[in-house]
Amino acid sequence: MGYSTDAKRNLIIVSNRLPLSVKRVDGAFESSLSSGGLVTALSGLTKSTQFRWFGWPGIEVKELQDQKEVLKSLEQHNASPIFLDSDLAHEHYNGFSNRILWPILHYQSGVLYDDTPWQAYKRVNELFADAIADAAESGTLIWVHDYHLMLLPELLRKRLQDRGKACAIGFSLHTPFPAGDFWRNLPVRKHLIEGLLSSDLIGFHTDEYKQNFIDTCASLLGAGTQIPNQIQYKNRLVCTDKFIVGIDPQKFADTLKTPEVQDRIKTLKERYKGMKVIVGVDRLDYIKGLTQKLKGFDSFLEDHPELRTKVVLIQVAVPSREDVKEYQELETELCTIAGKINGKHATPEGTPLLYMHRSVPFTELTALYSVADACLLTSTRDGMNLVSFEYVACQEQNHGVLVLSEFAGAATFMRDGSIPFHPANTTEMSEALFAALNLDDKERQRKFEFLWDFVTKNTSAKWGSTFIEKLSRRCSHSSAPC
Ligand code: GDG
Repeated sequence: MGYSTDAKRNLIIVSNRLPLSVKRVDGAFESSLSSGGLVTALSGLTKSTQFRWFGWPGIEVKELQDQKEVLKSLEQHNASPIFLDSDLAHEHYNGFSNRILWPILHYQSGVLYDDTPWQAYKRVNELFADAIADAAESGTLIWVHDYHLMLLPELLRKRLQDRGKACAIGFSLHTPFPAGDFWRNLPVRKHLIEGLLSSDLIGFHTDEYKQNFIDTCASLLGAGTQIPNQIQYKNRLVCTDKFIVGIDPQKFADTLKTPEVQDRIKTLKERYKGMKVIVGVDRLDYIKGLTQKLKGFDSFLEDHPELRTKVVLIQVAVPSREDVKEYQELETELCTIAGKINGKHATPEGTPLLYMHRSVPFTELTALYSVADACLLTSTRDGMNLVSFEYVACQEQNHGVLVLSEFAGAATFMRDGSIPFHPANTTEMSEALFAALNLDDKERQRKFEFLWDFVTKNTSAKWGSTFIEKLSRRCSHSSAPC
């Protein structure tokens, strides 16, 4: 991220976490790039757009001198830290964002609610608003990301007005927005959507999420929503739209060409000669349907016992939110199911399931994507799912098949190029897998060409520039129609 000083000022990106994790090693501070969907989407943007990134550095830094050092170490990446006390950060991130809000956004029943984490959520949004209102100048475009900061547009708008600064505020939600009747379950349902309605532009991954939000604003707040994509609320016009988030396919193409990855591909192909390889890459999160995936694979092996030695599922389950009880329980459950599957289906030749509970280097990831005959993604709900894009980006040679849950946002766009299924229906999943591994060459090519065209046209750079262009138009004509 190396940009000129003037250009940096024009766009501020805000997310809960900076894309860099800061750690203290032997008294000094070191930062490293973190992984995840938002980081993937926004790192593609760095090629085409210049910006300064604000967020929490992932570590408590109390002493002023230490804060200065962290600031200095992040400056070279154009990143600005917002320091939070660790208890507050914990209640905001794990307590409200991930234990209360995340399940609601992904249609999980059994709503939890507690006032302490809600107060922490509000406080963190206020601290972010203070820092950004100070840093912004009139004319700065401010692009806020994701569910951790839904109150920020309203808090920020007030502070900017107090300081006499005119800035456009955009917001992108990376999760689904559920149907209004489900959203109503959350006791603070009105506060959060009112928070968002101080934005000038709100982006969603699909038309369905966008419409759910618009309908919710009408039913809960009585906002005016007669004109498509527009919301009138408290004398303000808020625009909404769908923006297709993508990846940087060129990064995968370049990585695949490196001798290191080519060697690794050769080794993996040799190891799995005569076998079909299925790959899965997911954060260890209940929304990714990992329990369902393992049960569906178990069904598949029961339906086709002759394939036990001919098929392998390589599943990378990246540790995630390990401080949250539900995630710890899921991890234990997955280990148990994985053990049972291999106990049931292993032969002296090997085990049909390779379950890896860790993250793998980017080069290994591209090699895995490249050798796999199919990619199995089983989300029960998922804003988009960028792994589906990445698999396609690594399959130009082999035309592997994408087996994709109909509940991933990506399925809205990729249906014709993939094999869709319902993740809770193990029979349907087993049939979809069998169909994928036996697809004739012509159909495989047709499906692949459809997906390749989609992934290479809808890049993260395009997503970013489309959003920013629309936000700047709102900045110059704030009352113009969307
Ligand atoms: C959220 C929404 C939405 C994963 N394992 C490894 C690794 N990864 C990278 C993948 C991919 C990213 O993490 C995961 O992206 P997803 O989009 O699949 O999922 P979330 O993290 O849940 O992201 C999601 C996204 O935001 C963007 O809006 O699509 O719906 O939930 O890029 O490659 N990277 C490396 N090693 C791993 O082991 N290097």
